[in-house]
Amino acid sequence: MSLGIPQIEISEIADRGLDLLEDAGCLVVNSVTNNEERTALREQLSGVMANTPVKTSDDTGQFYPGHTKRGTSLVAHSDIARNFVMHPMATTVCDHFLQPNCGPNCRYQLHVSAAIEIGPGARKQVLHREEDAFDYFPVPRPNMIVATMWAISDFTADNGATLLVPGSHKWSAERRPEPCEVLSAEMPAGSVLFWLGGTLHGGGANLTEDWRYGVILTYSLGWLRQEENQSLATPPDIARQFSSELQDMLGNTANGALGFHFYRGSDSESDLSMDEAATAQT
Ligand SMILES: O=C(O)CCC(=O)C(=O)O
Ligand SMILES: [Fe+2]
Repeated sequence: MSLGIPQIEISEIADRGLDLLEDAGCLVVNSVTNNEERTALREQLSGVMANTPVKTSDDTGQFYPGHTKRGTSLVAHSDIARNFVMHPMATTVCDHFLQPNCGPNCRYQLHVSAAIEIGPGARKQVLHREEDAFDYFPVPRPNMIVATMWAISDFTADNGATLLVPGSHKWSAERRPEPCEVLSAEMPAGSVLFWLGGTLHGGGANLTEDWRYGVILTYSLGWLRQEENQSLATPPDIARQFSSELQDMLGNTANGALGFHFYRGSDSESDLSMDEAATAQT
């Protein structure tokens, strides 16, 4: 019998949420964002989404199905997205699942930011694990990625809610899910779905006339390469305006021994502010 997708309220994240996510490999947290925030987010990303073409080509081998849109670089474009990235609920989960595998001198980082719209007629996405990019490690892998999907519209079984295989983060590579083990993460707008990087999942098919709108934000161990190149997605002139915590999360500060730019014998200050100071001196 399938484990099901556990659902909790945000106040339960530390008490029950972490254990439920560990067991099922996925978890829905209800009532995280309000209507105002979601409206503002759509508005702030409207330019990005208008410039993102609907994918027209499609074959079953392609990772991104046709009739979908995937707008990226959200951190550069939206303060609401920036708040989502740094949300204490997300960092609580990442502190638990990722920080232990970062090592004492390293931290986790933003891995991907994208607004994903699934349109009428889209097929389902191939089931995958977010950690498949790191296939040097055999499955089941150590925790390397935590993924979140922020429901901006309602997510229903018919409109393309994310499909998940609870428990599959503990499976061997050979085990394939039975159809009854693949569940739709149905959730109202405002909820946030978490899944671990080893959990099989994919976008669902959209059988309705409406677009499903979700924001995917994923986090990875700081010693891995980011899937979305955050230094290019959010160029220094923009990133410099952000809090030092967000600059760290994007990877603009040396992470342990990795990723330095101007080395001044201290890792306590953002490389970008040092960059500015160094430029001012020349
Ligand atoms: O759109 C979704 O529900 C899932 C998307 C996804 O898993 C991905 O792009 O890696
Ligand atoms: Fe995915």
